[in-house]
Amino acid sequence: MLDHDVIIIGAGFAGLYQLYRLRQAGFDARVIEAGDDVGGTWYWNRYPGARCDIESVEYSYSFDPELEQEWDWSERYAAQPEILAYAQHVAQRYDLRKDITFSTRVEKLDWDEDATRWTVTTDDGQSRTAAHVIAATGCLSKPSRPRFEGIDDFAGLVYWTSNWPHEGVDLAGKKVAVIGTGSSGLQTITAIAPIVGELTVFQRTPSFAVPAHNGPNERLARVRPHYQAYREASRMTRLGFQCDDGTGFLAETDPAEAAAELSRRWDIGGLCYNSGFRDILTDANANEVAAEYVRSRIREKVEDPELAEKLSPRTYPIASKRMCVDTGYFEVYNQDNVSLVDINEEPIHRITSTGIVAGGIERECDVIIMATGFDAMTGALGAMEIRNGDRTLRQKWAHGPRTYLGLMSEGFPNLFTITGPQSPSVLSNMMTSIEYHVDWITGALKHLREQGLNRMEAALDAEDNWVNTTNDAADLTLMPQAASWYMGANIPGKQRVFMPFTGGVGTYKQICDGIAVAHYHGFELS
Ligand code: FAD
Ligand code: N01
Repeated sequence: MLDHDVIIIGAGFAGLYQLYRLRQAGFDARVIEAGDDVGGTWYWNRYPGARCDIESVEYSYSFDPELEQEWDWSERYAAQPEILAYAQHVAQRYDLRKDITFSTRVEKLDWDEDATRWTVTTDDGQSRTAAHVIAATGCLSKPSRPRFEGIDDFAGLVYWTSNWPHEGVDLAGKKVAVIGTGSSGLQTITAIAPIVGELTVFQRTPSFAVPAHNGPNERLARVRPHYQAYREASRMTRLGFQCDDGTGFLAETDPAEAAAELSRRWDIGGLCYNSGFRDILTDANANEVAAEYVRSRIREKVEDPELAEKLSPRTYPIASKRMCVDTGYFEVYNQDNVSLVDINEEPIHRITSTGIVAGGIERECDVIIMATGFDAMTGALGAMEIRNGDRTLRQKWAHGPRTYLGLMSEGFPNLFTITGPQSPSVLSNMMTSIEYHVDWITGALKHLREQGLNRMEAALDAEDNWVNTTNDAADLTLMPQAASWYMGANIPGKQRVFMPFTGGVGTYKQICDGIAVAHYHGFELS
């Protein structure tokens, strides 16, 4: 006797929607969530300035037209409190919380081949059984916490953007240090610079950032009357949101025309900056033109030319890391109370009771904010012991993840991953990718039930082919050239392999739809 048909791990947008769909299809499903409420990313990352980089018209569920019509997004790019409120609204509206066990972390999954079931063990010592497990554990949910020497001696306060206190932090007038200049760092720095006493930013690698030009959400009213058709179109795009993709090649475009197009996109704002030409991510010269345009805008914004140069990325192609979408980030460095430490020139030596020593100089601070990122894509999965007999997923993926379609991994039957490695996931509007995976997995479970089957596993040859396909697709781009978290390069000792599928959301959907129609070709069903 099983405790549940399905156990879902995680109550972010993926887990919530998966629960809704399974319940609707008549399965008994239970969600187990480490946090004490829903929202995932938007529950944990409550740092000042946290905001979406996808327009709210697109970064929202599409599964229920009524939900679409009733929820108002106030800004073009929603801020964290509004996105969290939306997740809470969804949980309330569909009465999802009653099937979620909160404040409980899954530690172990054990596959029993004879009984065709998983045993799920949690940190409260309990075990539950289910025929299927769906990991909705998030691509960016396991924080990376580098150990800085002396951190325990620090007499001030240390905060992590990835686990920001719910009650907020009063930083007014304080001396604050921020380590890390990815999206989380940039947003935090921009938000706190006007209120802190002194701000010292420790930068290892500068980020490319395009302006958000955030404001009232004027697009929502225009899109709403034909929302479903709009979503349908978004599902077939490269990035899971609509971008007015250019069809020309930058390398073949007259320089003045190219600059005009980049400038037009800069003025619109947001991640579509890179979509003006087809070769920005495949041709190093084209990429450099797009990169240099951003650097020229940084030089316009930052008054001190030396500082502008330090803030200008030069060591990796533009868009080979997820771009930042900023709201006045570079201008912050014109303030007298803000200073930048380039830790390539002045490496962090240690943290003392009163501050951070870098390049032989101690910068005093009352608060240190760590914006040091995540063990992305595989981190949350690797944190659990996922076992089938003497094989563990951790061992199998020691040299990089191996999946079929980013949905399943051979040797671990009846275990699905939402936005898993080797799917478009983090290269896309995650809402589009989450909804697609949830619908696909729900379809597969319904198919098994209709056929009187109870076991599904990726076939080894299909998996090998897909791993090769994703590697080949990545190698056609400049993306593997960056030491990014897409590559696992931010985690010491982690195998460097490009993890997401670069072929695009629409193409990926066509592949997976085709595989489902072809009786789940490449999966073994029994
Ligand atoms: P998550 O929201 O990460 O939820 C996973 C949940 O699983 C978490 O609540 C976690 O506590 C739980 N969990 C994990 N392991 C266990 C375990 N072992 N046991 C129990 N529970 C567990 N994407 C975009 O497309 N656009 C954006 O603008 C954007 N902004 C982002 C900003 C930040 C700060 C971060 C960190 C990510 C951002 N992302 C963005 C990516 C974001 O993660 C996704 O958009 C989306 O919210 C992911 O939803 P999810 O449900 O898949 O995962
Ligand atoms: O993490 P990151 P993030 N010493 O890995 C530095 C999404 N997101 O949380 O680049 C010193 O990008 C590290 O330096 P380097 C989005 O997908 C979206 O900011 O490794 N520095 C880097 O500067 C994003 O891409 C939004 O050289 C150290 C920073 O810390 C993803 O989440 C907002 C260090 C980490 O940057 C991750 O973003 C937030 C060390 N030991 C997040 N270790 C939106 O705007 C790391 N660093 C939508």
